[in-house]
Amino acid sequence: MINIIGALDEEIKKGFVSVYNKVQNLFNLPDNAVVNVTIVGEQKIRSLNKSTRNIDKVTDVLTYPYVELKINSALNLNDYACDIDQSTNTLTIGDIYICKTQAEKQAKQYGHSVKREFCFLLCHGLLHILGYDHMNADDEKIMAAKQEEILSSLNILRYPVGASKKDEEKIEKDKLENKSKQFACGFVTVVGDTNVGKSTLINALVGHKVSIVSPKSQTTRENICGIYNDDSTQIVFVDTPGYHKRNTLVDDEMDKQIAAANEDTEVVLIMISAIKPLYEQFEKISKKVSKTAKKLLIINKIDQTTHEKLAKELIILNNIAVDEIVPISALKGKNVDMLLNIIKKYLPKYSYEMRYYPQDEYTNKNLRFMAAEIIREKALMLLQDEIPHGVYVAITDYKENENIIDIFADMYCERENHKAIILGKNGDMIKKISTAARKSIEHLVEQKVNLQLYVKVKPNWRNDLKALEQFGLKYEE
Ligand SMILES: Nc1nc2c(ncn2[C@@H]2O[C@H](COP(=O)(O)OP(=O)(O)OP(=O)(O)O)[C@@H](O)[C@H]2O)c(=O)[nH]1
Ligand SMILES: [Mg+2]
Repeated sequence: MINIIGALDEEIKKGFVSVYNKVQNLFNLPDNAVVNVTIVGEQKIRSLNKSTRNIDKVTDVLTYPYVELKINSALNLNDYACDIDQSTNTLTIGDIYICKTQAEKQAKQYGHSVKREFCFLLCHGLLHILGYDHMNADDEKIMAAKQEEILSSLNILRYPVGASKKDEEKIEKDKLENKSKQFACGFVTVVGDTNVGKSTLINALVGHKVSIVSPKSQTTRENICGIYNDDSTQIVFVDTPGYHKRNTLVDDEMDKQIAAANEDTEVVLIMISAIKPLYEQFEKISKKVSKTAKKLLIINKIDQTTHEKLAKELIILNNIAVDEIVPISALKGKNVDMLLNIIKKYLPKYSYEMRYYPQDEYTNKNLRFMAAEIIREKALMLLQDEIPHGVYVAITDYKENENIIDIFADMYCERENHKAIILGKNGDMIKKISTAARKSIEHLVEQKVNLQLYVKVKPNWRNDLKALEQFGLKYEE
């Protein structure tokens, strides 16, 4: 049985029932098997995608199978006896979420009916539940053929019913012409060792400060999106924590963040520093980046080297497997515009305006998060040695009043003696951090800010799973 949740056109609902019935017959699904299909908006599918797959991106369909089937293996109810709902005698075999606006956009893009697109997405989800996959090209072919077989047997075609060969050709031609009206949109992940300038570059590309920067290592702790928009482009840049030696549990969580950012990205910028041996840096990082994405090697900090030195090193990079090599200085803005144009070349193109985020948003993080990061940035700048790496800032209250914003924050450190250093003699240090942070936050929110900072100790929190969960720094794999 199919259980449709959410508003949907009657015609499409009928299509859903016919697709389900066809699949039920083909795969001998028992009558008491149930699939829930929920129609959702972009926000919901994005948050589901983020919470279940750690991918902060709108998508068309998400499928969650509750049975473990392989292609051509039949569903045996006895295997799931405990999961059968006794009151209704039904077994839910999967949940499918379809994003309405994404389906409508895709129908437009492919030039077929909205019904065809919805039914295609349902069919795709159902096949996933039944064990089909598209992890490699062979499996993908098998799945695509099955989808086409099911949909065409129901007359839910790529072309309008009754279209002649000529009509079909015209539709294909229109599609091609549409393609020439190109809107570039996609995800671009920046990876590299800690301190190479990833966050500096993203701030420069986006034109806003979305990610904090410091001369100390391990500044960025979690993935942060910086969004670039113009009339024909949206680029979602993903800033990731830099690679460094793993010492604590929080480092492991940062590793998971880097892996997640590599999963579903169109382009990866592998960033290395011009002032360190280039090949060694590249070799280390390139092993860890997405296999499928386009790869650009970005050599940053060229303001700190000479042409001659760089040229020598570049020869060694002669045969590496990247699509382009771009030397830049993120700090001085050298070649940053050129890089932007190069990135645009490698993004997927759409015949319509395609944006994952509204045009006026430049980050996926809220002001509370940004305020906490700014406080941490000032701590990184003003405190010495290892202490700032063990700092976590939690905003406990953020109140927007008419003329002023009240922000209360706890700054956690790992030891009593660290607390004494953060407070400083007569509270001098915490005053310095607080004043610098307040000014920076005021600049961001364009309003007066009252910032109250409290220093607390949470012993060894970077190795404490509970603390990581409490701080929102624990991620699913
Ligand atoms: N000279 C020079 N310094 C730069 C350049 N880009 C970044 N920096 C400096 O390098 C330091 C590190 O920059 P970040 O942007 O925080 O580096 P990151 O790669 O994001 O570091 P993590 O977040 O720790 O991984 C800062 O002091 C920047 O000012 C550059 O092009 N030239
Ligand atoms: Mg950073």
